[in-house]
Amino acid sequence: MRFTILTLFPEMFPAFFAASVLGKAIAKGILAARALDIRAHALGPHRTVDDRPFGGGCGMVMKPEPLAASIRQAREEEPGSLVALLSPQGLTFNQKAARELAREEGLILVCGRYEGVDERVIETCVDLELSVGDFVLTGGEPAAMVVMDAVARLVPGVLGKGGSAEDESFEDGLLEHAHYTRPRDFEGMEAPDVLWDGNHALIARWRREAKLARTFLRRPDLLLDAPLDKADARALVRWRDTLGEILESQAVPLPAAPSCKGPRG
Ligand code: 4GO
Repeated sequence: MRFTILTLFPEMFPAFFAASVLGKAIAKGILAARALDIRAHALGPHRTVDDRPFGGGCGMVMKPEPLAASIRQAREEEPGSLVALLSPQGLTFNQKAARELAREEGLILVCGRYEGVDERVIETCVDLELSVGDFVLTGGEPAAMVVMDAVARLVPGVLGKGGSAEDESFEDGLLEHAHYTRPRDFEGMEAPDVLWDGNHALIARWRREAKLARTFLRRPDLLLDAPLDKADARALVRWRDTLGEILESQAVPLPAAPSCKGPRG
């Protein structure tokens, strides 16, 4: 998978490309990554890349010509790649989107600055707009890093033995269980005994139920679509029955339960 970042600040990227998992995958040739300077396509003595917005208003807009020229050159160099602009107005980037993008030959990630980019470039040069969340950044660069990181780790071979992409939050529709490492006793807090006893069937059950419980408490909306098996259903019924007993034993009137629909309840 080939990543090309188009940006006015290419110097933000070398440390990101070099570090850790991405750096190793690039060294192995599984990934290729480069950051290209949009300003290289700016003309005139001042190499201007921004201008005042038509219609007035504060801030500046990225000029169409240098941006269009840089996208066109990147596309010519890698005809199979998908061009995505990072924008708060884009489609929500999530694990499902990451999985789909990981199947592409290459991604050209376009980073805007200032108030945004001229709409005509979006219409003619960009395949899709992506948003990493409902907030505004000063530039698309951190969002491009988020997309690249989440997509890259799903490319086969990028995660070594050390991490499987399957066992983690969202890959099975559930949040991750808690993690522990040595020492067994950290400042008086002990890691759960079951993780120490070496009974792998019990450990697997504990982890699965820890994921279910954490998802129920933090993101009950995810459980509506998660693929649950019979053992999961039995655990949920057990908890429901326990809750039923607790509620019955309480003489106080209880408020109505909130719905689990909607993000974060
Ligand atoms: C992307 C880009 C937020 C996102 C951005 C996001 N802010 N939520 N800012 O993915 C045009 C000028 C957009 C700055 C850019």
